[in-house]
Amino acid sequence: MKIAIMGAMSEEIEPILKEVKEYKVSKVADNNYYECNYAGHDLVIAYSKIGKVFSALSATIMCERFGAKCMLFSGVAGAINPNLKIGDLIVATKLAQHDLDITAFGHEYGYVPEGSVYIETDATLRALAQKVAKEQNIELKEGIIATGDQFVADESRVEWIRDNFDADALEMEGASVAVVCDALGVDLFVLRAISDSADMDAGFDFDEFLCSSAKVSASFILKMVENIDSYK
Ligand code: 4EZ
Repeated sequence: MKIAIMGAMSEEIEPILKEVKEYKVSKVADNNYYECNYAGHDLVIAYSKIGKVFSALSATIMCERFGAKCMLFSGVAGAINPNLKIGDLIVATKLAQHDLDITAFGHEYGYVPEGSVYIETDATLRALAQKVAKEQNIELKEGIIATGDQFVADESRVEWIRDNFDADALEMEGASVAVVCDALGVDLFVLRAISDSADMDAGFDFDEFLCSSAKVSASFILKMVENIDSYK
């Protein structure tokens, strides 16, 4: 079974490419895809570029062109829940698009007809993650992730997203990848390590902690791949 590992930024994927060592590069739709075998599994790895559109494009290509049946997203996020500190890991139970708004027609934020506000991730992959975390003595929190095409650096926006989506963390790709995987029947796991608190210091914190937090997430994703035999 082919497994896709994706991130949004090169900093989120480089630690994984460094670890897998040898890979074949192909260019599709103006982006690079890296194929390799790691711990007995065929992988396709890529970073999409930031935001919902690029991430949906890359996720689609990894599933349709490369035949991935399972998608592991690795990256960083801004914290909403004050229990989440820089470097903490959060697994998305479900994701929503906080910037999707046709409320003028009486719909809820995040909803469009024939869609749904939340998309759930794969429960089997989440259970596997908790098992791996326990064995490695790593704390893996779970929660709702809100996605939108904005770098949030504003406490009032954070409160609005928390109040409307009950979200614990926010980023710019998870929910769009979830829409793609849900439509294509691909199992999804979304892991993020906190890089900032989406407040007025977010820009500075992000620059300081992007690489260290991205590595925390990437190294857990590789541990999951090493243990994925027990999955399905
Ligand atoms: C988007 N990613 C950040 C990309 C920032 C700067 C060149 C995660 C993220 C995030 N997204 C970390 N902190 C965030 C925040 N406060 N708001 C939105 O997935 C690109």
